[in-house]
Amino acid sequence: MGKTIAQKIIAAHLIDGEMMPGNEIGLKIDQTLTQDATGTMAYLEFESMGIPRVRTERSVAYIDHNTLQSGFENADDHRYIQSVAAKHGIWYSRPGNGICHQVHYERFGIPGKTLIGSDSHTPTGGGIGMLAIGAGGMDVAVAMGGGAYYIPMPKMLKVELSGELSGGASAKDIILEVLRQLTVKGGVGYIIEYAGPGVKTLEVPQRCTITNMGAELGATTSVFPSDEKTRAFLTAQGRECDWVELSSDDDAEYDKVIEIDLGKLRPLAACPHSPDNVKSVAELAAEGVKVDQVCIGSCTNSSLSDMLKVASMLKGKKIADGVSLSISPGSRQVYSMLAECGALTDLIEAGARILECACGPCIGMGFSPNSAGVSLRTFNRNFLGRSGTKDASVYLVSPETAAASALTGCFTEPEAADASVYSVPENFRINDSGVIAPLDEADAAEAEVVKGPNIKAFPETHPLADSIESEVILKLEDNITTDHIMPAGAKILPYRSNIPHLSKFCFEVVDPSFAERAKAAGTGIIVGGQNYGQGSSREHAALVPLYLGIKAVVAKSFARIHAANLVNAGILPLIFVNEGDYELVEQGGALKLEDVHKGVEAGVLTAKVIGKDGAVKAEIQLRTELAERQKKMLLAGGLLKYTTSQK
Ligand code: MIC
Ligand code: SF4
Repeated sequence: MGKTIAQKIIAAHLIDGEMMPGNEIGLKIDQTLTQDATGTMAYLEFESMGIPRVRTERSVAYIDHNTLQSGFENADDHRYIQSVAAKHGIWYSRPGNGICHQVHYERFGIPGKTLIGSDSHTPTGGGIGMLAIGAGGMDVAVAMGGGAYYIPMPKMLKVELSGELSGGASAKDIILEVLRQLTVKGGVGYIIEYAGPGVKTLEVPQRCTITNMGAELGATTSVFPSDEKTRAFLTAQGRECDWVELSSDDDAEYDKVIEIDLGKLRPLAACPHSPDNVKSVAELAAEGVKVDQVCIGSCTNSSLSDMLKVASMLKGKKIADGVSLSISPGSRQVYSMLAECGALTDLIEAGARILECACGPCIGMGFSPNSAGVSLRTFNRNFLGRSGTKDASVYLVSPETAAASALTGCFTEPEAADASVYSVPENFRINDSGVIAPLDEADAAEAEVVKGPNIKAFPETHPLADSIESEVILKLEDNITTDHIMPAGAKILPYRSNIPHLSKFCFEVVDPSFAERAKAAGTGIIVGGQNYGQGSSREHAALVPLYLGIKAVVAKSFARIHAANLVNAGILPLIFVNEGDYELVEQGGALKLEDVHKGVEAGVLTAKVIGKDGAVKAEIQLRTELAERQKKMLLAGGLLKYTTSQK
C-alpha cells in the first residue's frame, strides 16, 4: 500500500513502536524550537537531565511572547534563555527577531525533517513539508537530549483542494472553512494532509497560515507536499540546498477525506469565542457589526505577502476614526522588507500603530480591546478573555477582511488586494544577525547560566498513589481551553518561570476562588467535559494544578498535548466510560479511587462518587488511554523522574 507524506516522514524517523493508528510510536526528532513563555521551564527541565549539549540537528530558542519587560522578570528570563542556549548548543533568536514559527520556516525549517516545539502552533512548519508537532516543554527537553518523542500513531485525513482562490478570499478563509466543517474537535487523532490541484496555487506563506491553524482543529499536525512552490520559497531564502521533493503516493489511503473548491470560497470570520464558530463576512457586514479594533499579525498571518496585501489596500487611505489598528510584522526580515519597499510608510500614514515583531496582542500582551469592544484579528484563537478584555467580542479574519474593515469601521467584505501595488520580490533580504550561535564545546564548558530571582524550580512530582480520595474542586463544561486553566496576558505571563506565583491565577476566568480552595484542600480532582485542555501546549496548565495538589482530572475526552502534559507531570487523566456519569459528579463532592495501580495497568478503574453530604451516591467506571510507557511514567512520578530512572 502506498504512503501519505506524513507516513513517509514517520517511517523514516520511527525508533519505537508500530505505525498502527492509536499505537504509541517514538520518533527521532531532528529539530526543536522553544519560545520564552514555555522555554524557561523546558530549559530548567533540560538542565536537570545533566546532558551537556543538545543532540538534535538544530535547536532554536526564540524570544517572542514576553517582550513587554514591564518589570525585571521578562528581561531575566531572556538572559537565562540566552545563557542556557549558548552553553548547551542551542541557537538563540533575540527579542525583536520575530515570532518563532514565522522565523523558523523562513530560516531553519527543512522539508521531510521532524520538528517539535513547546508551542501548539509548531505545525506551521508543515507548510514547507516538515512533520512539525506541538509538545509540552518536558517532551521538548527530552528530545533535545536525544530521546524519542512519543505520540499515538495518528490516522490520516486528506483535504482535497480544487480550483483557485478568487475575489477577496484568502488562505485564512480556507482554514476557517475546514474549521467550520470539522470543528475544534474534528482533527483530534489525525494528521491533516493537503492535496489536489488547488495545492499548487498556494504559496508557502499561505500554506503556513493553513497548517498553523490546524492546531485549532485539535490535529496532531498538518502537512503540505514539498513541491516547486516550496523550492521557490527556499531559493528566495537562499536555502535551495535544503529543498527535497515530498509527495504522497498515488495509492496512499486516508481514513477521511473532505473537499474544498477554492473558487467557491468567500471571506469568513470565526465569531466569539471559538475558532470554529464560523460565519461569512457578508453576513456580518449585512448585520452592520461595528468594529472598534483591528489587529494584524501573529504566527497565522504576519508574512511579507500578508503585510504587502494590507499595505496595498491601505495605501493613500485613512482608517476609520473609531478604529484602532495594530500591525505586528512576523519577523525582522518581513519588517525590514516592508521598510525597504515603502509599504511601511503606507501603513503608518493610513493610521496603523506598528508594534514589535512578536506575539503581542495575540497572547494578551497589550492592545486589549475597550469594554465590550469588537476586535477583528488575523490571529488563530479568540477564546474568552484571551485578549485581556473579558467582555470583548473577538473575531478571527483574514488580513484582507481586517484591512477592509479597518477602513470602513464595520465588518466589510474585501475585494482582492491590487497585486500591481506591491508584490513579493524574488529574493528575500537575508540577515541572520538576530540569531546568536551557541558557544563551541570548550567555551561552553566554562560558561555560566544566569538565573534571576523570579526563576523558581518546577514543582515536585509524586509517584502515583494507590488510593486517591479527593474533593472535586471544580466541575467544568465542554471545550475548556488552556487559556481557562492557566491564563496568559500581560499581568500573568511574566511569571511563567515562577509556578508558586502563577498558581494564584489558575482558572481565574472561570472561578477566581479555585486556587485558594485547591490549596486549602491540599489534594483535589478536576472534572471536565469533552476536549478538556484544548489550545496551547503550555505545560503550566498541568504544572500549576500539580503544585495546587490536583491528583487526577476526569473528563469526557482530552486534547492530545494537554493529556500528555498531565501524564508528564504525574497527574492521572481519566475518562468517563459512560459519559452520562458526568452528571452524577458534583463540585464540592468527592471521588474515591481504590487499587489505582491495578486499574491503571488494566485501563479501567472503579470510582465511588461521594456527594456533598458525604454519602456514596454511585459507583462509576473510569478508563485510561495510556501507553505502557506512560503507565510506567505515572508510577515513577512523571516524565523527568522516569527518564532519570532509565539512565
Ligand atoms: C498560545 O498561542 O496560546 C501560546 C501562547 O503560543 C501557547 C504557548 C504558551 O502558552 O506559552 C501555545 O500555543 O502553545
Ligand atoms: Fe504567539 Fe499567538 Fe502564535 Fe501563540 S498563537 S505563538 S501567542 S502569535
